[in-house]
Amino acid sequence: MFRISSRGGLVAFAVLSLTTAAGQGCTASNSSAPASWNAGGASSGGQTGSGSGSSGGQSASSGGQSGSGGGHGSSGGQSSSSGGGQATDGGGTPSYPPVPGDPPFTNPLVIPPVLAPTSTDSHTDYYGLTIKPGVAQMKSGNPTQIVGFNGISPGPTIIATYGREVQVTQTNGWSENVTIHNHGHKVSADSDGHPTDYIAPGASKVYTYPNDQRASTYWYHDHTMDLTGPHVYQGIAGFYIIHDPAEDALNLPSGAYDVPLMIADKLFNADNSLNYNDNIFSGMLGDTAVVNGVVTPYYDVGTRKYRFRLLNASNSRPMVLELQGGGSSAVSFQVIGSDGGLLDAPVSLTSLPIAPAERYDIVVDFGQYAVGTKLTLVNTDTTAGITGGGGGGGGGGQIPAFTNIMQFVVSHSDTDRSTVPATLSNTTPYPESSAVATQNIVFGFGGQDWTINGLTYDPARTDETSSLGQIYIWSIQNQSQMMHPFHKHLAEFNVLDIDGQPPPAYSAGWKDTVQVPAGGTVRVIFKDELFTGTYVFHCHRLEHEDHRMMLQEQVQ
Ligand SMILES: [Cu+2]
Repeated sequence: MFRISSRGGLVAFAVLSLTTAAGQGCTASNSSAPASWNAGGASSGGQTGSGSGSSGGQSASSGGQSGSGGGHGSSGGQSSSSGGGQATDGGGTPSYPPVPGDPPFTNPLVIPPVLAPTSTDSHTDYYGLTIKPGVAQMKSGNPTQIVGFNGISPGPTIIATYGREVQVTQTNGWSENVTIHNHGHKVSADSDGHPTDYIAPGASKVYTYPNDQRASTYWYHDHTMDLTGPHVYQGIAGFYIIHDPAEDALNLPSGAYDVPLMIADKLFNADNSLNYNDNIFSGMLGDTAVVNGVVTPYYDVGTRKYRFRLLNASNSRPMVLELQGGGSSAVSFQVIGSDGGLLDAPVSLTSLPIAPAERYDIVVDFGQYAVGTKLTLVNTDTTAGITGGGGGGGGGGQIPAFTNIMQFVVSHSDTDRSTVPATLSNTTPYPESSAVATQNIVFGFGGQDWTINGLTYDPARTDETSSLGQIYIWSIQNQSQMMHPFHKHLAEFNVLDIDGQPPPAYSAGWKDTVQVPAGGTVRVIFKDELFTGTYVFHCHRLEHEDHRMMLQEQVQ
C-alpha cells in the first residue's frame, strides 16, 4: 500500500531541522503513517557517517535497511495481519513485522523492455501505453505496489529516430488524473503534458512527437498539477531515446552495450510498500537507491566499453556519482552526452553531479579490468543540495542518505570494436549578441511557498512572453539556501555561465535542466522553436513544483 505523509506542514524557511520538520508533517497529516522520516533519518545516520568509503557504504546501506524495518517492528511489538496492512499500537504508533534488508548488489539489474509499435506507416510509428497499477519485485520480500506505464516502472523504453514522428496513445487505467510530459522534447503545447491537460480515469489521449531534435536520452513522466511528485514516485516514468545518423556514425557502444539506468531514491515501509512525503523544504528524500526499479542491483559486464544513459529520476535528490573499486579509489569514466545529446568531446571525470531530471551519458571501459573485478557506482553527496545558512550543512547528517547505487561485475571476456571519438559533436551556443532580450528569473521563498519572481503557479496566468525563433538569455538567480534544478519546456538551452564562470565541460552542451546553486546565478541561452503556445518552466524538485514553484511562458 502506498502511503503518503502528505503536506509536510509549513516548514519555516529558517528552520533546517529536517527531522523535526518532517516528523511534524507525518504526525499532523497522517497519524497512521509510519514516522518514515525519523526511521530514514535514524538509518541514514550510519550511512552518512560511514558512507564515503565503498566498503563502509555497503554495510551501512544494508544495515540501514534492516535497521529501518527493525525500528518499526520494535516500536510497537505488533505485527500487521497481512503484508500490505497497517497495524498500530492504539497510540498511533505504527508497527510492522521486521523485514530483513537486502544486502547490496544481490538483485540483478533489470533493463526496461523496448516498446514495439502497434503500427507504422511512411511517416509515423504508433504506440500505445496504459497507465495502471502494478506490482514490482523491487527488493526481497513482499512485492511493491507501483503505478506505471503498462503497470511497470520504468515504463517500456520508446526508441525513436530523428525526423520520424511518433504518436503515443496514453490510456489512463488508474483512478487519478494524469498528464504525460516528454521531458526535453520540442512538441506542440497540446502534446507537452501541460499540468492541467488531464487524461481522466478511463480516458485516452494521443501525444504526437515530431522528434525533430538531436539524438539523446529523454524521458516521459507524469506532470499533473500539484501531484507530479507522488505520481512519479509511484513509478510513472520511462525512457524515450532518440537516435540520429550523426550519432550512429560514431561507432559508440550500442545495442546491448548501450544501457539506460534510471536512478531514484526511495523510502520503503517495512512491508516493502513505498513511503512518500512531500516535505516542502527538502522535497521527498529516500534512503535507498533504486536503479531501473530494483534496489541496489548488480550488473554483469564484459571486458569492453559500455555506454550508460544515466537519468536521475529522483523526486528531489541531487547526487554526486563516482565509480569506486578496481584497485583505485577514483575510477575515471568519460561523459559523452548531456540532456540534449552528445557533447563536443568526451570529458574524463571521476565525479559527476546529477540533479533530478538531468541526464548524462557516460562510457565506462571495463576492458582495463580483470574478470572478477567489481566497480561500485556510489553517491558521495549527503547534503541533498541543501548547503546554505542556518546550519543546513550541519543538518546534513539528518537527511536520509545512501551511498550504494549499483555494482558492475566484470564477469566475462568480451571483444570491443566500439570507439569513443575525440570529436563527438558541435554544441556551440548561440552568441550572446544574438539574444533579443535578457529575462531575470528569481527563485525565492515567499513565506508559505517556493516562488519564481515572487509568484506561484497559476495556470490561468502568463508570466513570460517569448517570440518563436528569437534567441533569449534567461538569468536565473537563486535567492534561497538550497540548489534548485531549473527545467524549461520546449527549448534546450546552453549554459552561458554559473556565477560568472563558464560551466564545467560536461554541462557545456545542450541541456534542459540545470542546477542553480544556493545563492547563485546561472545564465542560459535558448531559442524556442517549432511551436507556439503555453509552456511551463519550473523547479524539478517535484515537491517544489507541486508547491507551485512553476511559471508559464507564452511562445507567440
Ligand atoms: Cu526547487
